[in-house]
Amino acid sequence: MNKIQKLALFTVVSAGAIFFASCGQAKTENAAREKPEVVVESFDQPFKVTVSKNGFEPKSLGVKKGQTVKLAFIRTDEENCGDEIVFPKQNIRKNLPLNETVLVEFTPEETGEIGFTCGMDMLRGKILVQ
Ligand SMILES: [Cu+2]
Repeated sequence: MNKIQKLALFTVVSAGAIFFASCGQAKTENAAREKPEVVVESFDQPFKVTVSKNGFEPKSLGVKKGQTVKLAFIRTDEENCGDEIVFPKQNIRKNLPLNETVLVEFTPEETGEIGFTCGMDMLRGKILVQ
């Protein structure tokens, strides 16, 4: 292959990659393959998520479809705007008083991504249902 042929091939491959990446189907599959920070095997005990000036910790959790997810949110400092926890898809919005454990529970019935945010949609985390 000469230089021009290589360049042409590269252009075609790149255009294809961009096309697939922008396609909704590919996005869903990426979400299913994405590696969460923590995989939670069991929710016998609620899983603790802290909210601080660093945001949510952990920021991404892996769970299984059909598994009842129990999260214990605790806001540990006032140097953030995380005074609410919101799961838009689940229609959940709860106040997060300082240093109080707030339980959020739901059962995801589909694979994919479930986002959660602070009341102003600034701090972000996600549940990857696999
Ligand atoms: Cu906020």
